[in-house]
Amino acid sequence: MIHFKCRQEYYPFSKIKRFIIPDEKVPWHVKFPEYNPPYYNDPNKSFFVDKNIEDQSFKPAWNAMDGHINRKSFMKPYTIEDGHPLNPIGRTGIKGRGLLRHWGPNHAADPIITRWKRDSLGNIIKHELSKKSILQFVGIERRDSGQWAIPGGMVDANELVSATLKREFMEEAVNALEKTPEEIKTFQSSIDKLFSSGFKIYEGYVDDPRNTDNSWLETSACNFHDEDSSIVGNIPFEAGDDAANVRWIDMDKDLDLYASHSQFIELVSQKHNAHW
Ligand code: RP5
Ligand code: MG
Ligand code: MG
Repeated sequence: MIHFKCRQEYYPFSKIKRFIIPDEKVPWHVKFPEYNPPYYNDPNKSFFVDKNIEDQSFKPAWNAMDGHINRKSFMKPYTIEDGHPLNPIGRTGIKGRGLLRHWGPNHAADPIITRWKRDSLGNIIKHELSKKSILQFVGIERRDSGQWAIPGGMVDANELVSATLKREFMEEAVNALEKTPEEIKTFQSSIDKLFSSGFKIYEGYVDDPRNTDNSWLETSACNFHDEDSSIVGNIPFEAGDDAANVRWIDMDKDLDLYASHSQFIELVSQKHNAHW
């Protein structure tokens, strides 16, 4: 495995240029003596953000549950070099915490809501070439990059992944943060039903453009499938929070989604033996 999206020329929303790395020099074990990337910690400090490594009061428990923060990786235990955790895939062309909250792994959750594509009579539509049924998923357009993505988000401290999956879907694809409790009540049971049985499709590293040599995204991606569309039909989709748009997207190999999201969608299409 190698990463690409976190080796683009500029670090997102900054003027910082990443150090250029040939593909074969991405893995740490390949010698690269001239490697001298810039160091960047986003100055925007919120309550959730880890302190700088040099801060004497910052005593993280690496590769472990650190209080309510999960610093364990889904991959093998990561190495610490000069006090800094090392990206398990390799070099990214930039050191530091970048835009992410935590040094080391930043855990996210990605809910993949699916239904079959149907015609106006309710018949499932098959793809002309593959002759396989077309699966659709709920995608959002990210406000930060303008790219289409799964409506995922970060697992908060002390939050169960199952809760993150539902909360992020509610915030980004149903705009729940701007709905009254009465409005939410009208569709809450449909959401609960949809999220009552999920299938874990992926757990691991995400090639996210915000990754650095010392901090990176990992995710738990879970599929919630509505075989006869009876549940999703009751959900009033509306983009919210960090999403600018929401829509059903046909699954197809030509999809170009944010970070490694196309890879997760492909796994879902394989699971349902759908068109790809
Ligand atoms: C992705 O970042 C993860 O797979 C997840 O979808 C997302 C979480 O970050 P935010 O949406 O909270 O920015 O790569
Ligand atoms: Mg979110
Ligand atoms: Mg999000």
